[in-house]
Amino acid sequence: MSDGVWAAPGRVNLIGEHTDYNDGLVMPFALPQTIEATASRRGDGLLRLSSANACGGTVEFTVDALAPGRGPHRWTDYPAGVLWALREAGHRPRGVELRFESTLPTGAGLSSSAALEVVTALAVNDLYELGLSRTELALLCRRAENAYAGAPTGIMDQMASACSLDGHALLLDTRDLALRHIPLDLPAEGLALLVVDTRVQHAHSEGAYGQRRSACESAARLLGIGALRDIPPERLTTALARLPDAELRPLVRHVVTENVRVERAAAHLTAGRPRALGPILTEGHASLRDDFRVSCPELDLVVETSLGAGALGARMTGGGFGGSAIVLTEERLASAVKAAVESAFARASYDPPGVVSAVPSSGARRVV
Ligand code: GAF
Repeated sequence: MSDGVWAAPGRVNLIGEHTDYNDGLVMPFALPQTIEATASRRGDGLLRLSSANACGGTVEFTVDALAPGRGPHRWTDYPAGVLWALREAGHRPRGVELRFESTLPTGAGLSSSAALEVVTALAVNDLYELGLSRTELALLCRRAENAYAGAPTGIMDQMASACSLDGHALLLDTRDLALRHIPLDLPAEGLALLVVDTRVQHAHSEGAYGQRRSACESAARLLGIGALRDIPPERLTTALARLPDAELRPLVRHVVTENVRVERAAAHLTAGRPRALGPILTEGHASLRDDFRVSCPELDLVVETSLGAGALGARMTGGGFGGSAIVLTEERLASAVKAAVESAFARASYDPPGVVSAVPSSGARRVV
């Protein structure tokens, strides 16, 4: 018998990319699309997982025997990793049965892995009355992602899935995990935010994301600071001049200028000027493309085409190397922007993109 149903959303990041593992600022919001888990306790020490979206039937683990680094990477690493991280943190959930059902595309840069972790963590937290806060759950989920699933990500996606609020963007300082919910009612403003899935698959357990992270960490070490967050924007030029390695300079410039973009975006949203986000998104894209070098031709095409069709701003969202872009546009132009992007993809002989409109939605919750 199932004891309940829980849901956790994916996210888009409005601004603040590749800043979270540099102790910086991010501003994502939760998507309406979620992963749901029908969950029940088991008394036999087993973790039993199945998914309506994956083939392979039911997969079974002994909770006490879970350990990282066993076998090839699979979707079950995320929920299994959460049970492992809970155990490592001293919690003793006995068995659990989880059946997942998702409306979130995987590999689209919309944090399906974080949603899978967070829905598992929340269900187990409730089923076993562990009493962990949302932030504590997000931290355990990041541990599962880093140590168990082997993807060296930051904390943004887990916090966005666990802590978002309907109708709000989430301004998060990843250094101390202080957060602020900033109202963002796109339809009331006559605005639409399109999420364009380029269909180019990305995977954070593969090399390029980890290389960017290591390069940022070595730049911080060379500068004698804890994290790139510690460079005040007015000291950027001096910091760049002190870096011996020319390859590192554009990466550092991206992180420092991106944190400033998050602050500017948050100030505009707080003052009720959501249209002012447009140029900040586009600047952010240029910085990710030219300085951080994590874009790809498909993402660049979405940005160029939507701006050409009259959008207010556009950028890649998430880790990059594929995945999705976001486009902020007047609602009345949304269909024309979508059509322009679709035709540009057809002309370039790319696979047709997935284009949906998204509004800031609720974070993880118990549904039934
Ligand atoms: C991915 C990671 F999971 C996040 O932690 C973050 O670093 C993002 O890429 C880039 O901003 O989504």
